[in-house]
Amino acid sequence: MESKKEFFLECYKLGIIKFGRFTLKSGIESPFYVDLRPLSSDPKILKHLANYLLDMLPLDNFDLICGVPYAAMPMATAMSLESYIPLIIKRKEAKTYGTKKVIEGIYKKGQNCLLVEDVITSGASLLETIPEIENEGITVSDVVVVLDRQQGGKEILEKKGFRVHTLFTISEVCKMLREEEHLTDDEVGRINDFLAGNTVKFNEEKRISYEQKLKICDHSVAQKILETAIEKKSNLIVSADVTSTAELLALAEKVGPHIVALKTHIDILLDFDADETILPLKDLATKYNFLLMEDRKFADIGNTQEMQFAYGIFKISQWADLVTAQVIAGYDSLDCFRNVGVVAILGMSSKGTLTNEDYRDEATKIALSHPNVFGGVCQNKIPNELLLFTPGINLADSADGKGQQYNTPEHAFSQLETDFIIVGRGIYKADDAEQAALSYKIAGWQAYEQSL
Ligand code: 5BU
Repeated sequence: MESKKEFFLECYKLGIIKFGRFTLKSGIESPFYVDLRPLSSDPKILKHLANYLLDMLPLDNFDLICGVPYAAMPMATAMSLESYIPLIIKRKEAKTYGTKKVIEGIYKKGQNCLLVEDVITSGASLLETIPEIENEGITVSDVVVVLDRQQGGKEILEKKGFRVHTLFTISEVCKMLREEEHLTDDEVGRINDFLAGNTVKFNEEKRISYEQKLKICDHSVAQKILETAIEKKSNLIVSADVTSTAELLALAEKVGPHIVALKTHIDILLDFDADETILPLKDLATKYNFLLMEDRKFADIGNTQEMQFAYGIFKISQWADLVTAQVIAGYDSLDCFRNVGVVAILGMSSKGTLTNEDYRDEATKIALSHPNVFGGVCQNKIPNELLLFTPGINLADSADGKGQQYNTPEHAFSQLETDFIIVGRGIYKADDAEQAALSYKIAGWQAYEQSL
């Protein structure tokens, strides 16, 4: 291959960089304009480009390759052909068709994907794309970029832990063009002045703390669970999906010191008895200072829910501090949950769930406006005014073979800014449930602190 400089000058001939005065999408006036799409129309250059990019990379690390749409897609394709690393395709338009797949192609969860981008400026489009890929269970650790406009994007991504490999920087390009007298000293000076004044600083918005949430979430149950979290340094909820009272109480005794709430599916108990089950459970809740969360997922009209909540053998209204409810029956259906806090189901963790973006948006509007609702269960970020509860957490597994999909506590806090993690089998199926609860508690708290 020719030298990198010779290669760049070949590329330059295709008109990929123009100098003058250009108004960018952001409204800022820039002394140069970059568009690398012409590179894909020259097969020889595209092939060379693919090899230059591949040469910079630890190729053994990657199971997949994906280009950020659209400009980088042919580049990623060329790299795939040259390296035999399989290509996957990221859809750009997936957002408008909620249920459509975001990623096309053949891939498995847990595979590591190299992301290819043509130009990096502030890093914003990569930061949007990466979570969409990671949501499919694919890991992204490295990004390869053809041209770095040196406006802070590379540093922002690196601070977030991604490795960013860039073939050219704009300063390097200007130097080569100056040497070949395509640019004057004056022009280079103007470009440098522009770059000095237009770097996006690393000023990421941080999640808000439990203390700050106490000030904006005024429901009494929100206050109680936040105070408990701060006091116990825990954001862990154990899902006690066991089928006998003895197992339930034994589990509560073991995990009680480490949790903010114990989540029940009270209707799976084979031997439920108000006196034998609920009274000792309430005593343990008082002894260890945790709340009782009944994961009933009410999903009916108000009148029926009212009866399901207060009557029958479980009489949930008499002992639960918080309950989960679907919002599918509309705003008024939630009026009956007067003496508890409601956590609305906004999005589910299972494969193929129908809770797409449109559903979540509408459900979130109801949750935000209803005074009985103080939180939501979701696998996506939700507004700060609601507390976020995230199930589907497991340090060891990525799925259960029955549709459940798992993430780590770290993912839930860094990507979703969750408030509480819900762990079931990761704890009650462990050989030592107490030790497992302690490990999840520590992992959850560390992940929370790191996200601050
Ligand atoms: P697991 O054993 O950690 O997979 O249990 C998860 C619990 O959370 C279980 O009780 C589910 O009913 C509950 N859950 C969930 O897994 N995913 C969801 O989207 C919702 C609830 Br909503």
